[in-house]
Parts: sequence; structure tokens; C-alpha cells
Amino acid sequence: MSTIAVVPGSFDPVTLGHLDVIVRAAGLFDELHVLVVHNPGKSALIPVEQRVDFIREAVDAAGVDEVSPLENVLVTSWSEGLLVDYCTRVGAKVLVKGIRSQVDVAYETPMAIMNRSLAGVETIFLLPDPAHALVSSSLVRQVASLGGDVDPYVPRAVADYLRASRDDQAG
Ligand code: COD
Repeated sequence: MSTIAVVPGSFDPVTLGHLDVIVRAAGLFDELHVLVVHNPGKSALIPVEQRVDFIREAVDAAGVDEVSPLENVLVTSWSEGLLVDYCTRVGAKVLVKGIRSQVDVAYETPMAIMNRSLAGVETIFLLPDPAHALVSSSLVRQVASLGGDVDPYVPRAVADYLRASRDDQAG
């Protein structure tokens, strides 16, 4: 039986930190679903379908660079209810989340316990690559909106999109 895992996130936008977790998780499971989920606690900058496209492009590019292509990665979105409802629908037994700090531990622990209680779905935490450990989507959005260079933190297409959005707003 193949093991399906899900990497959920807002990915608004996807960062190199997210991609590091995705690439490493893809090496641990038979099938990996990257799921763009609307987080009701956050107001989104980028439309969900655009976020999905950015991740697909970045995963395809990562596959070219890796020894083995990321052929086991599927990227999609979910807005129909609980995260674990998606897991149940596709037969996924594991969620994979990245943990950067104690703040992430405090945020993720109750959700992990609730998800196991609701549907028997386990959560596995991966520690970040130190090179990307301080990167967050919210900081990237803030830096981009104030005219800073986000090229070191996100895929090229995302940086171009954020630059264009800022130029549109400016003028
Ligand atoms: N390095 C490593 N990991 C990182 C990095 C980085 N630089 N940046 C972010 N991450 C991790 C985050 O810790 C998180 O695990 C994941 O990547 C996604 O991050 P974001 O910011 O894109 O997404 P969030 O934090 O807004 O999470 C959105 C979710 C929908 C995943 C979350 O809200 C969730 O799990 N919701 C559950 C909804 C639900 O069903 N609730 C009821 C039961 S709990």
C-alpha cells in the first residue's frame, strides 16, 4: 500500500522555505499532495489558482535539478471544509508541516492533536533548512510591498509577480 502525505499551507506566496520542505517530504513518501488551503485567519494577497500555479512551476523546476524528478508531487487546492476531510477523501494518513520556531510549535501542536482526534491523521514536523529558516510569506509580502528585493526568498516568477503588483499599486 502506498503512503500518501499532504503538505498544507496558505502559500501566499510560496517561499524557498516551503519548497525545501516539499522537496524533502517528497523523498519520504510515495505520494505527496501540496494543498493550498484558504486560512480564514489571514487575508490573502494572491488568488488561490495563481498560488497553485507558482508551486507547480517551482516543483517542476526543482525536479529538473534533483537526481530524481518530483514525479510523486501533486499540487492542488481545497476549500470545502476541514483539512482532514481532504486527507480522508484521498486516503492520506500524514500531514507534513515545517517548524521554524517555538511560535510554530505553539501554533501547530493543537492543530496536530485535533487532526489526529478528528480523523486519525498524524502530523510530522520537519525542521527547516537554516538557509531558509527565517523566511515567511508575510515577511516576503511586507518586504515586496515596501520595495525591497525578495529574489533570495522566493521563486523568480513569484518575485516578478510581487514587483508587478507593487508597480500596479504605485501607479
Ligand atoms: N521553512 C520551513 N517551513 C516553513 C517555512 C520555512 N521558511 N515557512 C513556512 N513554513 C511552514 C509553516 O510552519 C507551515 O507548517 C507551512 O509551512 C505552511 O505555512 P503557511 O504560512 O503557508 O500556511 P499557514 O501557516 O497559514 O497554514 C495554513 C493551514 C491551512 C495549513 C493551517 O491554517 C491549517 O492547518 N488549518 C487547518 C484547518 C482545519 O482543518 N482546522 C480544524 C482542525 S485543526
